[in-house]
Amino acid sequence: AITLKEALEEVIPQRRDAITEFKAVYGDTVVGPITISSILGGMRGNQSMFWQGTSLDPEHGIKFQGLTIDQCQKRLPGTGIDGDNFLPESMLWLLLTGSVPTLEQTNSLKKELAFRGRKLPQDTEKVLLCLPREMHPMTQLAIGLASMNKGSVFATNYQNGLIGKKDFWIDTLEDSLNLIASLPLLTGRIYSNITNEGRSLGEYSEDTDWCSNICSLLGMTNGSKSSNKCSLNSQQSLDFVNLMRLYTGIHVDHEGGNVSAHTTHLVGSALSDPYLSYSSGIMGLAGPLHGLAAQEVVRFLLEMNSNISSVEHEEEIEDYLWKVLNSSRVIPGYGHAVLRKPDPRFTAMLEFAQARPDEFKNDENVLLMQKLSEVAPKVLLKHGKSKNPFPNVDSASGILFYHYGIKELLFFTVIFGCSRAIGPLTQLVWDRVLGLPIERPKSLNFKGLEALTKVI
Ligand code: AMX
Repeated sequence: AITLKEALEEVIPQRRDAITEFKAVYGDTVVGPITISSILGGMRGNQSMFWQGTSLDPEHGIKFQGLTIDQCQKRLPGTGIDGDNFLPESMLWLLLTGSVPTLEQTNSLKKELAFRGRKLPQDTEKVLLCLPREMHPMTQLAIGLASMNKGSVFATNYQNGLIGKKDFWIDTLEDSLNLIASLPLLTGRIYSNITNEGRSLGEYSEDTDWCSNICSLLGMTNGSKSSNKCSLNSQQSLDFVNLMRLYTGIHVDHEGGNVSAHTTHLVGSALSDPYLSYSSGIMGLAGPLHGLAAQEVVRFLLEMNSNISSVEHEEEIEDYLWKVLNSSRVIPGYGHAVLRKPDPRFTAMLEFAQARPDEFKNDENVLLMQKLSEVAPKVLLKHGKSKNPFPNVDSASGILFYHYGIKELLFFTVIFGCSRAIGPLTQLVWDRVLGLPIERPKSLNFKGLEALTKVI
């Protein structure tokens, strides 16, 4: 198969049958207890969602169709140029089909996305141009995505009764690919809204990969026009594109239960189209305990740096952290609901910096980020509350983007949002393949909970 749709058509019948048969045989198997604590505690540990693309191990972190980040870096195709990171297009293929694509398949998907993403719908352009510059970029992203639902193939064909349930996945795939493909122009438009009075910062090209287009439209590549904010030399420019590929390649998905993924899945279960579903996911990603931590970490590092005399003075860093904790604030970029080790996505970003010592050796903020990853876990352990004292996904990424010249802190979560589209939308296609029903868990009031304990 050369196209993603063809590859899916090859695997769908067998997987559909396997899951239908599995459900018929094992449908009544009891999976585990649900405790009162989990009902009142964010449903922690409840094994109650089906999610195919990724799974999260508390000790080893995320696996993409069973592959670790390291294995993905070795096996997923990139541009073919030595030293370049794998392309997020390869990851999209892997998550959707379950197989590592060939270079030819990656290239075909790269071309397909570049073609699909060449233009934003006119109405979306109009809507985005009207938004106030000061509106949070995540709000702009959610509005932009929701506005694209006007062009949803799924919504139109569903409304007109043109597709049967078995084929819902085809239009869901169509919309999802269009949505992902539109993200370079959409996020570029938002970035130019907040930095350049709406004037474009770079060119879109149908002959390049998704990340190169994102970087170009942020005004961060050599070919970018009118970029008065970016002064990267050509090596830095190449490095920035690779940072973007690395970042967007490994932040695509983190199982189904996190807020952005779960929201997309939940809203999609009402057969809302992919634009509305992922726009809702973006609203969730915009929460400070979830994706917004990306901006909080950078703010935190900058503030700390202006309050300590040197990154070398560990005691000053410790004191600063205690002040934060004692004022009932959290240390952003640390802790996780599931992980119990340093997040391997953090480690991958850290390794990116460590592989370029000359580039980062004079950047006090990046040095502090590295130092903090040694000091903060000790302090959080002493503090004794957090179940995971280690750096999480957001600990390193923002400050690396900041280093290269993306200084607008509020924008970092938008870059997260580009990447995160890939995982939840992949699952949405499989939700349609498998005909999963609308989600409707049972809720209980206090009396209901008491009744379960037979107190009454
Ligand atoms: N700093 C200070 N206290 C922390 C902490 C941190 N980084 N992480 C957890 N704690 C505290 C919690 O606030 C909680 O305190 P409480 O009992 O007084 O409410 C206690 O430790 C137990 O929490 P937990 O079970 O370890 O974590 P959780 O599953 O409830 O929450 C998370 C997980 C990520 C929300 C939390 O660790 C946190 O707030 N971290 C800082 C914000 C952050 O980095 N978020 C990004 C997460 C990754 C992402 O989704 N993008």
